[in-house]
Amino acid sequence: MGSVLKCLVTIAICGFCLQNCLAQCPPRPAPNTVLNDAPSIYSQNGTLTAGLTLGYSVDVSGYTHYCYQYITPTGVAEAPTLRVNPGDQLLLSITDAIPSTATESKSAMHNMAAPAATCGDGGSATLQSTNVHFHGMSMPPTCHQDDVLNTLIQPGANNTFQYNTTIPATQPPGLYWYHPHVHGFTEFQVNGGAAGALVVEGMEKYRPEVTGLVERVFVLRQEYLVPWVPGPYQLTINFENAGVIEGPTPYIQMKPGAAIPEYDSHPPRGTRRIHRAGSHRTDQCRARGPAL
Ligand SMILES: [Cu+2]
Repeated sequence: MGSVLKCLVTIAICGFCLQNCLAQCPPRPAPNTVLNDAPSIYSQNGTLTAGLTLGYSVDVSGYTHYCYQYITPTGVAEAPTLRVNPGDQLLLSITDAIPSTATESKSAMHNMAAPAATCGDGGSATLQSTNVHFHGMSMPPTCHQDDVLNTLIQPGANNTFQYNTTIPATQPPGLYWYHPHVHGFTEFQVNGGAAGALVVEGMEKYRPEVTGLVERVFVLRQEYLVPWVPGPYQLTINFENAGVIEGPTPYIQMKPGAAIPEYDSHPPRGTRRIHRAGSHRTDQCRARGPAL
């Protein structure tokens, strides 16, 4: 094989791998194991800088996953918790690595006659397009901030989009979340698991009794077999499957005998932030661990 041909084959293989390897979501935790928190990214000197890649994969059980991949020194983590203070700058770069062939036929089915986006890559909204909504935050709905109507990030390793916004100085401390919010397609990626916690620090200024408590963050997600088709879905806690739910229902109910995820809590006293990142009620979700 000539050197030029070898080089072209290598480039082709690397390109294929880059597109597809990046798009693979991390495996889910084994059932009935102790829950781990997502890694936290803290603001440094008033700025939080992070880069996330939205990936896609279908697991061995046929469940579609969309995942915010975050590269750490020890590997790829999913949906890190972003921790900011009021007044911080948030620099979040997003790359869309969803394979363009992953859900093409479904995209056409759901494509709505929405006006072309004017921020980001533009083009039409499809199941492969993405953007980010900072849920509950009082940021301006403008380009590069909390704009979900006119911002579209299209698939492509080179299409990194930069969010650059300021956490309002008056933002109350507490638990918020970030997730894709492409107009007309929001539920699809969220139902595939793409959601993460966003914590505004400073609760101890309002509730001094929480000072010094070790904190756990639990995010409840519904993960549909096929995110754009109502049907069976998993209820997950920090991505660990807590039961399969049959059929569309306004209430999530654990199946009898379903494994209950455990959490450990080393300190005798701690605080837990529990967030529901989905569109259904999860009031019957259970986890097993020490009482407060
Ligand atoms: Cu939202």
